[in-house]
Amino acid sequence: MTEKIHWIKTHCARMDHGGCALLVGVKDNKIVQVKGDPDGYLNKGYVCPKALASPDRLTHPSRLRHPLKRKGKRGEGNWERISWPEAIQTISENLSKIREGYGAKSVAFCQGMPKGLEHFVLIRLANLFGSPNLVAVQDVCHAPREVSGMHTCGFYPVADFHHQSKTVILWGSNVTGTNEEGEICSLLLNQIKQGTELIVVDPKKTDLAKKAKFWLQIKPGTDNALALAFLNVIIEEGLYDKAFVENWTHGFEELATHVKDYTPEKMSQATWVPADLIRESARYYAASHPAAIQWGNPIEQNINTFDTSRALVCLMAICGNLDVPGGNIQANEPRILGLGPFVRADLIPSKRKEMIHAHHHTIPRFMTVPPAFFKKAVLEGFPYPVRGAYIQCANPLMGYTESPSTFDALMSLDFFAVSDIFMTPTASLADIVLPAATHFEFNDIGHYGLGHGHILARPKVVDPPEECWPDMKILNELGKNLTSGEYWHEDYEGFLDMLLKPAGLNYEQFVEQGYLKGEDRFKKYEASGFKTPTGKAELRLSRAEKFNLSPLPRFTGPPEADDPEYPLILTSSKDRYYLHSSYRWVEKLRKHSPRPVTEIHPETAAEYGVAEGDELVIETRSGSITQFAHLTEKIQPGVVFAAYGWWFPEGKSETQYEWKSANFNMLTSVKTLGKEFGTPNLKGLLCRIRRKK
Ligand SMILES: Nc1nc2c(c(=O)[nH]1)N[C@H]1C(S)=C(S)[C@@H](COP(=O)(O)OP(=O)(O)OC[C@H]3O[C@@H](n4cnc5c(=O)[nH]c(N)nc54)[C@H](O)[C@@H]3O)O[C@H]1N2
Ligand SMILES: Nc1nc2c(c(=O)[nH]1)N[C@H]1C(S)=C(S)[C@@H](COP(=O)(O)OP(=O)(O)OC[C@H]3O[C@@H](n4cnc5c(=O)[nH]c(N)nc54)[C@H](O)[C@@H]3O)O[C@H]1N2
Ligand code: SF4
Ligand SMILES: [Mo]
Repeated sequence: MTEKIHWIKTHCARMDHGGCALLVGVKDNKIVQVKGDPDGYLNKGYVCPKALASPDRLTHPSRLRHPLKRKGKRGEGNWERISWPEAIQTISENLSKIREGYGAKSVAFCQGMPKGLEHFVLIRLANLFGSPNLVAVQDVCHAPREVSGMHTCGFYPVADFHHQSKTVILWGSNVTGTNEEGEICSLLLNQIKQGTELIVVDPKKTDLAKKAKFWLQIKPGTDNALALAFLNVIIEEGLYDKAFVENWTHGFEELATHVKDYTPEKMSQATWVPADLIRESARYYAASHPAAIQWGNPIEQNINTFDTSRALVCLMAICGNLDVPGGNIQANEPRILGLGPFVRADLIPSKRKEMIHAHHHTIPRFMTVPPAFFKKAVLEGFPYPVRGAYIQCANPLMGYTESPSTFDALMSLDFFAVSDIFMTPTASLADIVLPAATHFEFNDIGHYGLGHGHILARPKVVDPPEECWPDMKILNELGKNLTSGEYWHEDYEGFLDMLLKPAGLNYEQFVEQGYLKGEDRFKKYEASGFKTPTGKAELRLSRAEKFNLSPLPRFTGPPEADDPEYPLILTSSKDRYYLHSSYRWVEKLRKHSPRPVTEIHPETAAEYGVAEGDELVIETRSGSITQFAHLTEKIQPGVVFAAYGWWFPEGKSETQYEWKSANFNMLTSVKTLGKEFGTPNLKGLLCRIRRKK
């Protein structure tokens, strides 16, 4: 007899950073429907198309279901099915061999976008193994905003969408498409209904740009010039919060002198935003109390990211928007286990000195190895050789900047293993491929360590198929083999209880509650100062010289100097139906977005003889790819918006599923990197286009 549908409450994950509360209908161990949960803390019933299609990931016939071992040459596409004990044993033996030969730091532990607790269990494994090298994409995703924030005001200032703001600036952030890291768009849309005004800084007329009071159609890659012009207007016109500046900032006079030169007129030439529009929107932000700045990836996918992030935090500070409700806050965490004890940071005290990027003199407190430096260590042995890797939840061949050198680096490793749910271009090069269980198939906790002040319950809904294991379980077993057994649990679920213990809850009780959030507490600096060396928000960094950082935010020109051979400006944004390079194999999503599309303005199209739907070749100094042209007036003439993350799961494993033909990262380069975070340019690149003959 078949069961009736029963509904389980959980939170969405792994289709982006996650966050929406879901009601999941289950029948006979199969998910039959997904709905937004009206009680959801972040979404109040909202749900997006990715989540509606997400159960299809679990049942796809080509999903990885067994551990695989490479047969024949790397990347040839020949696999032998092996057992879990053999897979764990083979990985352990190979990583141990490399540790014996070259030292523990010659093994890298690579994570893609953090998906849940697996990220922190991986860091724990790396730490216990003795390797300081946790490689992650944070150089282009969140580290600049988090770490620049910590240096400037002692915390990561997140936009508070839970309290009404008078104005929100969406600075290169498309929350209706990306719902970036828990900033679920429905929270903002509700605020807009209640009267919140928007200032949108975006080269594209997004849905939210249409709703904005001011839309600044910026030339891609020039955000730091615009941010400095905002500072210029607000300081020159005396619009800043005088009491806050006097009591709680360090270096205001120096900042004021420094930004005098960045007039709206001058910065207008750099940014293409009319000077009057810069003035009016800066005045409007300064006059709005409270106001929040929600910034997105374009701020940090640029060699100038440190200066841009600094300028934005200075803006929040001088306008009195730091740590006020509806401003940019230091979210107060619930009483749960801290990150340090979770990952056992105490067991690797020399990490800060020994991690690869420390030898490139990046900014203090930046703890993950930028992929560009990881590749250099593999290919050139600098600062020391890296010979092995364990890769989880990541597809570096698509996601890392400059794909050809990523290919070379992966091919030259002595050994690497990949855990994924599907065969990807990266996994197809591995020595061992592990079949991961994914969201809905195991108990997990969401939003831990993200700095948003809450954690979300993600209880299991169905059993994983065949031999799929949650990453946490794989890591727990590897941990027992590779490091001292006392640090690991009998069962990986021990990590859940360990994290929740300080809250006095076990996992079951937590699931009952659904989520845990810290108490709302604002203006914490009034009690104990800002957690910076001066105790103030440091407009001028007091330790800049010591760490070889620029004390004040600068504009040193666009990310690439003009080049008449490459007259167009290239950028990209995320596809609302996919997560990075993931899920092109989910048919329901592929129907919405079937092929890689490059957007250009009709005038640019006419200039280059390109028509709607034409195959379009896009070239930079680094490489060339082909996508399909779409003509739209949502972007300016002279700008090229190419799709990112494309490979073709319908292609062949032995050619890595056409990883080159449409892949945006064939166009990017690691030759020039921002000093502080090792960040490459992914936005505002110079390019040219032609119709494919
Ligand atoms: N040019 C360019 N490059 C970029 C960006 C850009 O905008 N432009 N964006 C950057 C950003 S912001 C980020 S965060 C990175 C993202 O980089 P990645 O995180 O590497 O992104 P994905 O391509 O989504 O790869 C994730 C992989 O995890 C797998 N996966 C899904 N669920 C699970 C699971 O439960 N367990 C395991 N083991 N695997 C799972 C998916 O199948 C997929 O292959 O890319 C960065 N790279
Ligand atoms: N659907 C979907 N959602 C996602 C992801 C995904 O891949 N797909 N990825 C997740 C991850 S890991 C992250 S980090 C977040 C990223 O979330 P967002 O930061 O919102 O991501 P993007 O789409 O890269 O960029 C946002 C906006 O920047 C604009 N833009 C492009 N170039 C520039 C520029 O030079 N300057 C300015 N000011 N704006 C520019 C784009 O038009 C776009 O509207 O999203 C998360 N959510
Ligand atoms: S916005 Fe993100 S968290 Fe919300 S339903 Fe969509 S994929 Fe899930
Ligand atoms: Mo990201």
